[in-house]
Amino acid sequence: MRLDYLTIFPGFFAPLELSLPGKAADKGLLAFGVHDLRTWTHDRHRTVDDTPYGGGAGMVMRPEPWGEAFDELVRAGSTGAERTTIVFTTPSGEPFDQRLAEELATREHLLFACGRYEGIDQRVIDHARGVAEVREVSLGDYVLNGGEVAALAITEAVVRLLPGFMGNAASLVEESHAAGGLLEYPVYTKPPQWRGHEVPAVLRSGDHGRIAAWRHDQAVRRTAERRPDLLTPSVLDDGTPIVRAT
Ligand code: 6GU
Repeated sequence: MRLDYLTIFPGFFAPLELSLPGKAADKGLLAFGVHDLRTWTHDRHRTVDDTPYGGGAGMVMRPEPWGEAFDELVRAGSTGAERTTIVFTTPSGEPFDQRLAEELATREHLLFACGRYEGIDQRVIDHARGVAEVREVSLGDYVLNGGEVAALAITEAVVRLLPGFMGNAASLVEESHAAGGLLEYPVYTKPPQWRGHEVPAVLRSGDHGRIAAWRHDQAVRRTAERRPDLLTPSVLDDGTPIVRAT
């Protein structure tokens, strides 16, 4: 997989070198490039934004530098597999989740386009749809100043799914938000007593059936408490949507 980042804050991506994607790059699973959007400006002040048509607060990112950057960075491969997926990080995108991480992990080339939160001229997104697959992705219902931290979070979720990256494939299957749809059960290690807190006896019983049942029960309780939405079916078994009155 190749990962490119287009940003006016390239410094945000320094952690890529040290952490998880850095290790994946060392293993040859991954290559990445960080690009300053201002590289594709031509005026003395390297301008990337301007006032919004129609008025309103804040600035909007001008289209020209994005267009020229895409001309250089998008791979216009003829086969689907080598085609670029441009990920625009924006609070008005589709919510990022494990399912989307798994989908992005199948792509050959991700190009993250990190805008400031006031937004990028809509024509950039419209144009991008003509030259690449486009996903507009949000981390959740809160506002960040720019899409850089979101791009890093998405990167970490995607890269750890690449075949050959994780040491232990089983931990990928068991963890929260994977197939089961429950949050993870609590985990314990040595020592058996610590500051008056004990490891639950069942985990030291050696009874694997009881341990599995206890863990499942804990996962259900935790999910009911913290994420009841995950336990509430939204479709019937035959796929019919359940619509609730609000
Ligand atoms: Cl992807 N970008 C920005 N600017 N804010 C966000 C976000 C993304 N996701 C949640 N808030």
